Amino acid sequence: MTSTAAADIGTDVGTKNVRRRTVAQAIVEYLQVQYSELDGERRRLVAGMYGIFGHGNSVGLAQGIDEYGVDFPHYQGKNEQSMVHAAIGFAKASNRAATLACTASAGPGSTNMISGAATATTNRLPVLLFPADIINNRFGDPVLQQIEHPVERDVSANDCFRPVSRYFDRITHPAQLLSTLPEAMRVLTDPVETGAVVVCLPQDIQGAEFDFPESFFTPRVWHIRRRPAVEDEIRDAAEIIRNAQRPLLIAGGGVRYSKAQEELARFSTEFGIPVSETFAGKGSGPISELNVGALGVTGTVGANEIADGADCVITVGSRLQDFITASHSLFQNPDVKFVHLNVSSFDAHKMGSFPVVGDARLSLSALREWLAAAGYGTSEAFRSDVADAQKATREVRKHDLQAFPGEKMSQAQVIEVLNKQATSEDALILGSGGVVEGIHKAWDPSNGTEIHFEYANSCMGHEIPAGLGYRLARPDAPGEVFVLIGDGTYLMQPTELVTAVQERKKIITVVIDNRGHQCIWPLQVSKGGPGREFGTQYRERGNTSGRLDGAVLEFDIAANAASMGCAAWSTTTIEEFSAALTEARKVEGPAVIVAKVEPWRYLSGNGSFWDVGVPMTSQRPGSQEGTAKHLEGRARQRYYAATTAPEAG
Ligand SMILES: Cc1ncc(C[n+]2csc(CCOP(=O)(O)OP(=O)(O)O)c2C)c(N)n1
Ligand SMILES: [Mg+2]
Repeated sequence: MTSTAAADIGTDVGTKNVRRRTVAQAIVEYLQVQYSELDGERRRLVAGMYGIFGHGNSVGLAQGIDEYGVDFPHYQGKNEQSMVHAAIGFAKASNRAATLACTASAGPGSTNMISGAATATTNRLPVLLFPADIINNRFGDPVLQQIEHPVERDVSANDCFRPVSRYFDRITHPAQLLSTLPEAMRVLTDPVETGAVVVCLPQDIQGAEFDFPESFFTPRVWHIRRRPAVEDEIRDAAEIIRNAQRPLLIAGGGVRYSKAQEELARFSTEFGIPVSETFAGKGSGPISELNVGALGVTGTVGANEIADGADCVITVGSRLQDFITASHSLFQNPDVKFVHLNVSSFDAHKMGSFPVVGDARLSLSALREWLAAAGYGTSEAFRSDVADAQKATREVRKHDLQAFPGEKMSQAQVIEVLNKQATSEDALILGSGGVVEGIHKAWDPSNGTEIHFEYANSCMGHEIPAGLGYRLARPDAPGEVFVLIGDGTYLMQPTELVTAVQERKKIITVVIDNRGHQCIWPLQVSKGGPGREFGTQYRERGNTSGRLDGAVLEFDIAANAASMGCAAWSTTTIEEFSAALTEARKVEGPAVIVAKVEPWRYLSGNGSFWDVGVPMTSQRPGSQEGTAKHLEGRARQRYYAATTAPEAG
């Protein structure tokens, strides 16, 4: 038995006032007295713990939660990756001021959480993960599920978490909790550093006892800071913008996390600057004619047209991923300058931007004062170009939403019905598949529905557990939590629906059923891939061809969802879908509505480029043509020289 008293570490912890606890018990007690404070609002930072128990944690953390988790609910995950997605959903619903912890058993239980950790880290969302680890004392090695690295003795499977985490530690002595847990809380609550916080817990260490100082368990409040940018950067950024004739704002997720929506709207209106939106920023721009909507590969034609000629791009809180910048080909004005307002210096410097490092709301407000004092505003001519661009967007939207003769209902029509029925009290959660384009490009955010995109890691399977996590964070919110996914995503990870039933938490999942990975084949066909669809349709293996080109697979998603305890509808027409939506609002528990749509009907493209790894040689003419066309697009990619501060005087 591992028994460790304070004296063992040779330090005087400064007090005789101690609590003898196991590591697991101490973690549970510590987490229950940690609070966050954002704009004066205080709440529990880690509200509970998701877990799946195996030999690695069933007598460790499970015992700790059971004995000391007074106000610390345990949610029973059905897959470890999903637990992390639920924690992400919880964090999103809490504007990053609260999250859930997750405990997993050793080996596969823990490594199952890696994709979840990557999703949290790419999206800059706080999650606290406790993967169980191999036995520290090594007496019985190799233990069940141990990798056994032959020459790096301290490595375990959990080291795979390192590149996808913002904080990583392995506890090998109970006293390490005294520094590790406060550091973990600091990272969770720091808007710059936040992401997956991973604290590996060897099995025997979870049960190891220690005399923890009483003061370790004193309630603590972690202030989520609004860091103002330095005055010099605001002044110089204002000077750069002041000289712009055709500026464009990009609203990223940082607008939402900083609660800067109103300040952004004021900034846009006061100076006549159009606003475009990223995925995480969808719905955070102003409800006005100056909001040109989605930007980039899945953007509106209007937004991309304005971007093409923009002479000053003002980004607010975005990581500027390639879908948004069309792989650095979107901004073609040779004189384009970039200003980037971001709390993270790393992001603020991207694409040679002039950095304004600080909280988005504070920076926008300070910049507005400088620009107002300078009497800045865009010209009538530019605003009329923006109005024309909006008209072009509307025309494409009208075309895309029509009923196409002889076809089933389209995904776009389904989304429009949902759009019309959704209210400002509802939330919509999505992250992968063709619905990403459908919502980014065609969803009208003026109904005020909160939209939560996960399109940084675009992890299929994120959506249902994230919807549940969102609901766990806001159990009494009056609106519905809608989850929008494809059939491929449903097949990958539907099982957190069982947890939703178990917890009596309602989410309404809309599944676009088009029998395959229909957003993938256009890439294959157009970009030099196999030159035809390959492996993206749900079809039986053909008898003679030996390929997956036989009969379309029969599986019943609504029946599957019903078997897990959900109310479920299968719909094939817009009328049926609309009626099912109305019914789903009335039921108490989780609901699933399947919309069987025309498989190959998508929205109109916008001609923008997106880089992928095309084959540079092939004997097939189709592939050669696709690659040649793709390389023309690569010629549009640009290097953007650094935007520097204007010379003084
Ligand atoms: C975990 C994971 N695996 C693979 C991918 C790559 N991928 C992106 S979309 C997609 C197909 C999605 O299919 P479905 O959910 O049916 O949506 P559809 O394309 O039919 O709209 C795939 C395989 C991914 N994003 N995430
Ligand atoms: Mg599909």
